[in-house]
Amino acid sequence: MHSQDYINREDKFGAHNYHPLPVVLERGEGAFVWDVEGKRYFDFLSAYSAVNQGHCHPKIIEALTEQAKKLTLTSRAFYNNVLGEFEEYITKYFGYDKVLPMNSGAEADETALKLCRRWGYDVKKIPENKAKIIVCENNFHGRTITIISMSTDPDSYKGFGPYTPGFVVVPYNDIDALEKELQDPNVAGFLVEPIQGEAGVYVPEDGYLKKAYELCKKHNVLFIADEVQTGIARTGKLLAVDHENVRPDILILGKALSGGVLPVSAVLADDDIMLVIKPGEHGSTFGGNPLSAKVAIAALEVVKNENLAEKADKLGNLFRDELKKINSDMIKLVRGKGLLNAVIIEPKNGKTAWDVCLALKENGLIAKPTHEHIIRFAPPLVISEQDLKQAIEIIKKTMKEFE
Ligand code: IF1
Repeated sequence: MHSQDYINREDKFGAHNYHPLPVVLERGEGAFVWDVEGKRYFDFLSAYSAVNQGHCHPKIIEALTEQAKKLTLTSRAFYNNVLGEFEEYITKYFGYDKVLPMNSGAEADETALKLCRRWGYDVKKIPENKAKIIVCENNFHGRTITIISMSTDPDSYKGFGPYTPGFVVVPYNDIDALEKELQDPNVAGFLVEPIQGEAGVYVPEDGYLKKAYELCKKHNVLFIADEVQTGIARTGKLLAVDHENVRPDILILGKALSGGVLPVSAVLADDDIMLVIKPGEHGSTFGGNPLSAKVAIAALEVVKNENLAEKADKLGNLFRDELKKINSDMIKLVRGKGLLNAVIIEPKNGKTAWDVCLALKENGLIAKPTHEHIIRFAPPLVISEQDLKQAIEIIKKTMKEFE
């Protein structure tokens, strides 16, 4: 079978909820993937920042295979010998009292919303069913009905109503707008991405997160950081909030928490927040399963042992410096932090970011546009400096083809 055969089969039997780049991947290792014709590509999406540790990292795969031979799932109806090890490891790793393990990022966001509302009622004494949570314009927190109820992107919410109430939207990176909404005593939390990934790697101005956190403290509102995409070393620090020394009241993790091996997400908080949820009030069949627990420990060990945050910081600066030197009237703006970067493409002669991504693919690098004119460039953090420079040359060569 050739690539087109695989594409045709998916088109026939799979839902059409994606429009993938026409490449059919078969193998991944480190910063590289290979298609079914054996062609190698630099992976510059990293499965939306889930493969920070590189494809099929040997240490994570070893943890997966060892545990898979013993015990994969008990459900939380019973204890097992691995979950506590993971809970102790991750809470000490990020400096919180407790963790609530889930699977997808959306499930972790939903968990954080439930924790925040319950804290609002039980601790802040907000009248029942009156709790509000402030979110930002152009947010992306997942695809569930409640999460899209917070969305300002019609592609996310249109045609899926009625929507969950209780959300207030403010412009991102706008402290005054946030402070105005925080006056409402029924506000329980502020949910924010430290860098808006889906919006096109929108980096807020320095000090925004710190000021937002301080305002939340002043108004007894929980500061909730969605680090599903920006966390786990992606932006050059362990967490993107670390750039401003902000410690979220509720921290949401996902994606690279497992190194892209299987779905693992988690919510971290201290006892005064986490313990508002009592036995039987929240859960998940696979949440915290022994297989995920071992994989997540290994994935976090790799981040520390291979200094991936420092690498992302250094290589990210190199990447942006080199991209800004490219003399192309299609490159309008280069922005990002660490190895979470994006290029805003100015369409030219009818050619768009999609055409650039198709040309990049032909030249051996795969990336995908978001919101039509923005190409996100996010390689695995294990990429070597030499390989990054080679990838930059591919981008330079490709942009020349559009001159
Ligand atoms: C898709 C986007 C990225 C996330 C943040 C929670 C979640 C995500 C900050 C939910 C997930 C994924 C979802 C995937 C594509 C990708 C994405 F383009 F959709 F928006 F990365 F930017 N918080 N993002 O970025 O985590 O439930 O998916 O595990 O839905 O197309 P999930």
